[in-house]
Amino acid sequence: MDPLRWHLRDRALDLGPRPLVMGIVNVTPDSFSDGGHFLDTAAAVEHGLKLVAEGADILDVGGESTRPGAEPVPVDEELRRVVPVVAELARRTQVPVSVDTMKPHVARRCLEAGAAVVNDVAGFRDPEMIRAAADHRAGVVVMHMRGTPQTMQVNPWYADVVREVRAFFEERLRVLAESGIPPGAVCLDPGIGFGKALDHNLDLLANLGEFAALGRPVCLGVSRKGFIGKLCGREKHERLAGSLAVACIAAARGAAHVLRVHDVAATRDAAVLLGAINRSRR
Ligand code: HH2
Repeated sequence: MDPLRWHLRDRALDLGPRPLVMGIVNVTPDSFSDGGHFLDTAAAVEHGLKLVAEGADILDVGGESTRPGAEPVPVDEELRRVVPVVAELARRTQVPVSVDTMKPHVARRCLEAGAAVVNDVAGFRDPEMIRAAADHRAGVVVMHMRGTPQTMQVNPWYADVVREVRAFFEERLRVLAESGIPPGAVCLDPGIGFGKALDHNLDLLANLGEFAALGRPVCLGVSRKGFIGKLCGREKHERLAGSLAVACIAAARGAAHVLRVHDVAATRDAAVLLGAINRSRR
């Protein structure tokens, strides 16, 4: 099979035997696991550069926490947090910079500052968000979320979560293609923890192949998330082993291609080993 290729503006990433590592740079006071650590521009940039040195293939810069119940951030404040960080990282690193935002204006300003990817946890349901990414030929991460961060964990319910998420991706791929974002620019993300109960997360993780079968790379964000804490009885800072295990299981099945993580060095080691083993497959 041809390797998957993800087009981001003027470059393309090949998703081969080794999963790519997307390092998280949270420029927020309140992110669920590292809020307040990198709130000022210099600290966030230093952190991004450290993640690149540790082996990140992409950086994902966010200025608004999406943890359940998080307060929305006004657009000016989000711009103030992320634009200088994106600009500086795009200038000082070779790796593509992604912006994690639900706001079209923030996406546009970050693309103008050099971002190559827009990661929208709201799944590009806002036509303005589609236009911003299309105008810059940006890569996009289309994530599935039920509701909003304020409402998503209030009794999440699905008849069949895997079927619903897959149908959502099919519909998004069609709408995006009609609106100027070709499938080659799209990466899909089932949105672990976004409007999902524990069983929904496990069902999605066990059946990620359903999404990979759509022919686009799958991004997976499980790093330090609540379901790991619940199943293993671990606090946020104790979830690295669980996070790595879940990411490796998904990637080893060929069902996750981009791993969105806080702990880049450890994930990069796991990804390199997985790539080496995959290359030795007969
Ligand atoms: N998870 C978070 C934020 N953005 N984007 C994608 N594509 N997939 C994810 O799973 C995902 C995401 C939540 O993690 P984090 O950024 O650490 O926390 P917070 O939203 O509290 O800043």
